[in-house]
Amino acid sequence: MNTKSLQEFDPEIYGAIQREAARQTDKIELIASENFVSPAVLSAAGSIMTNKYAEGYPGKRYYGGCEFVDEAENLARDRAKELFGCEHVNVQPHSGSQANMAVYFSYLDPSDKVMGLDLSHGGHLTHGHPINFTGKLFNFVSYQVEPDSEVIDYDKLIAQARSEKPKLIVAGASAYPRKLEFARFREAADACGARLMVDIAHIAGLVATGLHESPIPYADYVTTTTHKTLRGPRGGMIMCKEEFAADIDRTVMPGIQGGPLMHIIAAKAVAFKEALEPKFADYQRQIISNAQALAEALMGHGQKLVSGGTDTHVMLLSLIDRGISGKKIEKALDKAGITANKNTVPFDPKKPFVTSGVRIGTPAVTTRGMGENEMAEIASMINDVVNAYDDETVTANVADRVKALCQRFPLPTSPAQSAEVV
Ligand code: DSN
Repeated sequence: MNTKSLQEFDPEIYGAIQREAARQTDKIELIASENFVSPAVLSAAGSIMTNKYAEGYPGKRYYGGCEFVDEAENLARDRAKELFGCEHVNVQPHSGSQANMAVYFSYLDPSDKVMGLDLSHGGHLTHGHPINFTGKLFNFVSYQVEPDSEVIDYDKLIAQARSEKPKLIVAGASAYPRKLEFARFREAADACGARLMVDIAHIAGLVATGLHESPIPYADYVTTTTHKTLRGPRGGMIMCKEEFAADIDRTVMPGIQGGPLMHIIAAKAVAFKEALEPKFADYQRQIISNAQALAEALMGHGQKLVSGGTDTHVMLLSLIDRGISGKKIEKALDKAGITANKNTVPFDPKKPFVTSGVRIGTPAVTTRGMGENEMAEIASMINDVVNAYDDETVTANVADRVKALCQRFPLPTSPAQSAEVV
C-alpha cells in the first residue's frame, strides 16, 4: 500500500487541490449554491469512514462491522429530525438529484403527470426538464412566474393544478429570489388530490433557523441538499411523513443506491450539530441582510434584478433589456476575480448556455465574515464590470479591489488543511 503523503505521492492532484484552495481564498464566491465548510465538517468528510460498506440502515445492515457507522448515521438522523422537526429522515442520498429521484420512484409510475417550476423561471433540472430523467420518464407540466411581477401567481397555480390534475406537485427552486408560500402549494395539491414535494436545497439553512417558513407541516416529502445554505458536505437528504418512510427508505436502498457514503453521512451529522447552535441562526440572518444590501446597492447603481430584489440568499441580475449575455458577464466577472454563474431569467430569449442573467448569492461571502459594507463594495465592483465588460483596464482595477477585500476575510479552512489526509 502507498504510505507516502498525498503531496509526495501525487503532486499533480496535490497541486490541483492547492490551486483550488488558492482560488477559493483569492476570489469572491457568489455562486448561490456554494459555501465553505468548517474544519470539523471537512475532517469528517475526509475520514476513514470512506472505507466502510454499510448497505441497509442502522441496526439492519447487509454487512458486519457496522456498529460505528451506525452511530454516525443515527446521530445524523436524530439531529436532522431535531433541526427540521420532521417525522422521518433518510440521510443517504448522494445528492439532491438522487433525493428527488427517490421520491419520484417511490410514488410515481412512468408517464404519471407532475407539475414543477420551469427551469428558466427558477426551477431545477430534476423538476421536469426535457433532457433530464424526470422529463424523459414522467409527464411534467411546467408552471411559470408572471411576466410583470416575475413571481408565482398562486391563484393561477391552483387553477392549473385543478385543470392538469397532476399526481405530484413539486415546489422549490434553484433561482427564485422570493419566499415560497407552502400553504398555497398545499392548496394546489389538495385541489387535485396530488401529493406535494418541496425541494428546499437552496433555502435549507433559512428553513432550519425559521427565517423561511418550513414546508414540513404542508408537504408529503421534503428534499434537500446539505451543502448550500446548510453549509454541510456535498450530499442529499429526504424528509417525509412516517406513512411514507418505508417506501422512501426502500427506494433509496436498494432502489437507486447501493452503499451509502458513510464519511459524508458523518460529515452531515457534524453540519447538523453546527446548524443547531444559536450562532448558525445569526449566520443565516446575515446571509439575508447581505443579500438585501447587495440587491439594494446593485439596483442603486441602476442594475435590474428579477422581481425587483430578494427575500432570501439569492438574486438574479437581469440583462435582458440591455441585450447583454450572462455568458459574457460571467466571464468578465471571473477575470476580475468574482465567481458567479450565468443563469436564464424568466422569458429569456437566449439559450441556457448563453442566457440573459447572472445568479448571485451571499452564503459563501457571509461565511467569510463579510457584512453589509462589503456588499456595497461588491455591488460597485459588479456594476463596474457589467457596464464595461470588455474593458480590460476596468477588470484589472476590479481584480485589485477583489484581492484587497479577500485578504481582509480569511477562509475558515486553510489551504494546507484542505489537502490533509485525516
Ligand atoms: N447546481 C445547483 C445550483 O447551483 O443551484 C442545483 O443543483
